[in-house]
Amino acid sequence: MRILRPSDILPSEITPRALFEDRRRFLLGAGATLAAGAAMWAGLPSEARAAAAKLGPLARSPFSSDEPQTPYKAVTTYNNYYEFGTDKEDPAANAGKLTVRPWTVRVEGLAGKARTFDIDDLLKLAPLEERIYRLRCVEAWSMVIPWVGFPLSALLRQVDPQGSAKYVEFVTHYDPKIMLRRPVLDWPYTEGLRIDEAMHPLTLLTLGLYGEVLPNQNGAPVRVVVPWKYGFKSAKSIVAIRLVDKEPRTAWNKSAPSEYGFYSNVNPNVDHPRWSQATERRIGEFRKRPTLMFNGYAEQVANLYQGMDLRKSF
Ligand SMILES: Nc1nc2c(c(=O)[nH]1)N[C@H]1C(S)=C(S)[C@@H](COP(=O)(O)O)O[C@H]1N2
Ligand SMILES: [Mo]
Repeated sequence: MRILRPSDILPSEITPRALFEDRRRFLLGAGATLAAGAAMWAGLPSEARAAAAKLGPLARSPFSSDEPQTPYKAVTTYNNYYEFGTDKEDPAANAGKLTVRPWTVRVEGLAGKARTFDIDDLLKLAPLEERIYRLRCVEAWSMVIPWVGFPLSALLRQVDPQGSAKYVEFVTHYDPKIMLRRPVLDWPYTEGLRIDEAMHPLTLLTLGLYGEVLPNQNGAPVRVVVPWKYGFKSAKSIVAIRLVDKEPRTAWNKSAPSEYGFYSNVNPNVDHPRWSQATERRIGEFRKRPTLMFNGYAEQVANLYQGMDLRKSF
């Protein structure tokens, strides 16, 4: 039996379609081995997990990474969702209290057709894709996760952003009855992107993972995933998306401005003031991997930052 090692897999993520189809065929063959390894790591056959609503049909995106995926168990039990506690196991233990239906997302601000979307409308707004992206946490660990969603741009286009909209602010759900009251961060957790980052085809409005609706601890019912930035830019359980003309404040920047900038692009050359960002540990592995500029998505996004000093705009 051939075991596929991570080093056997090409690091490039975006490939011409023909090459991609070839590699996909190759990976389908290797898939059984990978799945068996993943289940062993998790100590559970994948069928044993709680039945969640399946999403589909899913187009497989050419933006997907072909690296081995982090086991479902790790993706859903090793989380950062500080509203539900600051230990990695806390969100899985506590986020069950979150009611994710009914749920609405207001898309408002500098928009010709601002409106509120119901979560079930969102699920039908655009064709759902599976996007296997690396997620690099600022804490120097990473995962590879098969997200389900569609480009955020498809949602933003619905509301007709005005020319004066230069940034997008994400506001997330905060309910002190079920979430931390301690001001670990200035609740609600907020995040933001420049409008061109928000409209970039890699920026995913995310409704699921592993082919199912998002587990609460991963940001149900809707979050963003911005794969070339540190994980904290990918706000969970979003209730409002605001088109604004000024750079919005963000929860992490408010709490420690010298440690967490607005851009937060994954950058091995700019260390966090308290630790190095040069390497990372892939969850489930022991060895350290070098961290890639823009988390490996430089070919797609480096042009967004031309002429910027990424040491100052960290
Ligand atoms: N609302 C909210 N969103 C959040 C966070 C949070 O604490 N609250 N943590 C962020 C951080 S630090 C990371 S690394 C990712 C983790 O996403 P995951 O748990 O789905 O892997 O979510 C981000 N989104
Ligand atoms: Mo993170």
